[in-house]
Amino acid sequence: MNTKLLAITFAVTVFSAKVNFAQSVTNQKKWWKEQVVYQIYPRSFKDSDGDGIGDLKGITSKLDYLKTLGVDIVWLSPHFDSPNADNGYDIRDYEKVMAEFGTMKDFDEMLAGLKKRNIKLIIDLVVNHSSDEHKWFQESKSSKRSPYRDYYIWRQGKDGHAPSNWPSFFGGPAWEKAGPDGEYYLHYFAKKQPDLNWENPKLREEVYSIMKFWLDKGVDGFRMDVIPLISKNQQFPDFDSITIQHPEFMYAFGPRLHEYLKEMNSKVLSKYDAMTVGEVFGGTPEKTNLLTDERRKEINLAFSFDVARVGRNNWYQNKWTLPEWKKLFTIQSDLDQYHWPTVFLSNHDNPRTVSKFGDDSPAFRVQSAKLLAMLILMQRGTAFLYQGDEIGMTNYPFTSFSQFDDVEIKGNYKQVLASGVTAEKYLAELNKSGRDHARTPMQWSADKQAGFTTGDKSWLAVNPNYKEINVQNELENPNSVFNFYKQLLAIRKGNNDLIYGSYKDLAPDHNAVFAFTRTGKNNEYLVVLNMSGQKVAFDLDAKFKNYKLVIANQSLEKTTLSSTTLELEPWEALMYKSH
Ligand code: TEU
Repeated sequence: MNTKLLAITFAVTVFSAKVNFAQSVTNQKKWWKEQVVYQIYPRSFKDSDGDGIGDLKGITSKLDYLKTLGVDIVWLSPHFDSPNADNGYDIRDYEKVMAEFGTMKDFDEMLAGLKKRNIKLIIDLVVNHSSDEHKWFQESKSSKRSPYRDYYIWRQGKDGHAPSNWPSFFGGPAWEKAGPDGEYYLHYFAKKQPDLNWENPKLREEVYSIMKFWLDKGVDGFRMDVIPLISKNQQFPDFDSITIQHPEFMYAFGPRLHEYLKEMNSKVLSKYDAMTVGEVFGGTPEKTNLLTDERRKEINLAFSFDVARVGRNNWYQNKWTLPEWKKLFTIQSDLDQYHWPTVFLSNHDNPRTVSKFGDDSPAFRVQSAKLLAMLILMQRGTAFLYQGDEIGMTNYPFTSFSQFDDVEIKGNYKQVLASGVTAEKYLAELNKSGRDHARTPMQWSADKQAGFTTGDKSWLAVNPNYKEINVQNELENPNSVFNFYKQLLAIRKGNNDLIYGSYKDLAPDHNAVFAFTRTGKNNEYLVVLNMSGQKVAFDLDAKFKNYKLVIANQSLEKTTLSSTTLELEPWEALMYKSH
């Protein structure tokens, strides 16, 4: 070998060693990196008193179900006192339980029941805004001289108009005139959700005290609602005609965001072994990574919508391709040892997993729901499952606007139609993207109201497919989606290769197959998913020959990889391991 070639070879070796080193440096071990989260939307999970609204006693009655499934952490959507302009994301009293959901005693019983089963609980911290019925806002609104005035953001109008042209996410302007002084308050979401003023140190102390109240009760952490929005640009500049289309990029990551989170961390979080996951939107991966870099001591995890909302433009769902989507998974997995990813496909603000990413027609619903379970649970990162996805619940077939409950849809309706979109077109899009798909009641059985309530009505209609898709059927059938989730969760539990092992996409450009490896200290896992309704022949590297089958969503015949070409059935999902 001549010296020049030797030098190049050496450089390449050093470079690849560096890359491998970066990937193999193990993250600091933490419980929240190793566990799987299950999100409960209390209004829709289980009703115990027949009023058609889910409640805490209902949740307590289903804790054994969660234990059977094998999840480790529950994320509970807001359970606080609220007038429900946005189903609890508008809080009237942060230290009181919503009357429809029960009492503090019910909360304590639920928490004790979770602890008994070794399941952790994180609750929703909604502190970008409160309800306009919160006593702070009532006081704040009453007069410019109120000691609570600066708990919210009040500004004078400009020439008889709002202080700026900022739009709200739920239709109309983000400023509303109120109170005797003729000033406007800021609300990024609905009018009934005034934004809190984080510039005010007193308000920040109130938030920290609320956090301590719940942590001292024994909750294990927080999911933080729209956390990048809490710091506002104090100039409140008008937006131009382009930026106004996507205000989240203007509202998120304000000038003092990191300062506030560091303060919250040092004053509260650092004193507990708490888990924090921030809902993040309106950023870039670079900005998001600043929030979760463990050296910076802000929050642990970012719940970013890149993967779950692929192709979404506000309420409109554009087409997307598998290679584009896979790239997003690679970006989120490729973090250094100071960051830890999250993985999820849906939540209470998004359509159903199987309807968006799989095929919810009778032919493929079960197979594709299982495939998506394998995809999510075998990725690198803390996985979040949303209630009902574990039984393959589907989108609701909305046929009219009167069937929606969502404040976002009701608020935006006029504006969308005024922009020239027909009602048919908007309805068709909402049938793909609307938030209410995820909020229909959990389907427990084939009984009336799907066993969700003993009453005659549920707050939101039950999906008509409940006689077929329900927990009771799923528990009885060994080949159900539920039992597949259960097996995957058991495979993953405590498996450090699957938890901390590196991630590699084997065929980033393939239009139908999602194939990746997870490589740990002991074993390498290979996951091959045919994300299409057609048969596909997929070629694998010779190194995978003799890998052993771990789990499959269809036939279990492909026990060993004897050939390097896999003949995949539609929506077939296979997982192998090196030995
Ligand atoms: O969601 C904010 C969010 O990112 C969106 O789902 C939002 O509704 C949409 O993108 C705006 O167009 C959080 C909660 O998860 C959601 O349920 C609340 O409605 C919202 O904040 C306000 O608290």
